[in-house]
Amino acid sequence: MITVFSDAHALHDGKAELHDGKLVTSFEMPRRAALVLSRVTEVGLGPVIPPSAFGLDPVKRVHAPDYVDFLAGAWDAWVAEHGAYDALPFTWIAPGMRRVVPDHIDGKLGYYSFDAGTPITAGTFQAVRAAADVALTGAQLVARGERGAFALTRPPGHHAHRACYGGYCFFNNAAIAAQALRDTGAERVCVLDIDYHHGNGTQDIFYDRGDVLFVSLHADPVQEYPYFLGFADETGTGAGEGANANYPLPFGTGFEAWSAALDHALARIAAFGAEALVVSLGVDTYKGDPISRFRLDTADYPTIGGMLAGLRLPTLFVMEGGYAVEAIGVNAVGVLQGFEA
Ligand code: Q9C
Ligand code: ZN
Repeated sequence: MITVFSDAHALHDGKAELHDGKLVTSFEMPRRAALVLSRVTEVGLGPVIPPSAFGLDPVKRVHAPDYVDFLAGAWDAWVAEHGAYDALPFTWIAPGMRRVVPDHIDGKLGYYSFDAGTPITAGTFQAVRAAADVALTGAQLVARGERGAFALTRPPGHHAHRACYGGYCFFNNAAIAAQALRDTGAERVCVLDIDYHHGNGTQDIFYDRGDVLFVSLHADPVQEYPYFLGFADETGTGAGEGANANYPLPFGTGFEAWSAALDHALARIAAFGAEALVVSLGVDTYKGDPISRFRLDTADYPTIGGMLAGLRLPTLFVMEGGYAVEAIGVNAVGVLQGFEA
């Protein structure tokens, strides 16, 4: 399997996030992607290639132009106001308030985000552009006939909505790739999200569309971030009615219950008649993950890959979460090895 990778991910290097009431070292760090890459080469998964440059047009197929412009200029605006340290938002629009774009960067950060865990740093925009290119290059490989490809994206993407960032995510790499697959000929595409957290951004982007099925297995939002989306009764709207499926699972879920939900999800996907599959591949379902509470083991990841291969669909894997850094390479690449076995 070909892996697409860009060194530019390392330009996004946030210092801290608000976690349990304290500013702590960011869990989402450059070392994550470096360790996945070294595992790819260690096991000889296949060639590693750099991304092609697609520009921002395919990004704007899923993100609002004003949001993309905001991200492009946010660091400079922040530095001009405060100095060259990480930008974090601190206030958001609540029900009863008005949705007006502020002039001041502090207000803009809140307007275009939904949490205080996602710093903007000097190289963030370059890194997120590169990640979109990585996803788009992977989509192109799959569109041109590869059975599987791995977009080793960082920062991750599935929490990013059409016009707001959060959950360590800025551009929704998986959604950008799914849209590109639609735009290059696939009539129906499925995004399957197996990250521990609900893919709120991806769900919202495709919620009113019947051509992109979104299916997600994740920690129940009554217990876990992102709390305000990802419930089982969210089934899509309008033309998208029936094209959204959530499988919320409780804290402590192990592989038996998790894989039973996956079996159900796979039947759903097979019935939809997708021509291509995008997998939002998070491995924060691992029992050793420092911010998550599922109980999957390293040996389970190749099994997952095998189950996904059973769909017999051209498949693009897009890297999302996973914060047990020492295990992230073995677990993520394990899925890909299981898919190819
Ligand atoms: N103390 C991804 O896995 N922070 N994002 C939760 C609560 C948000 C995870 C910390 C976690 C976002 C792509
Ligand atoms: Zn996650």
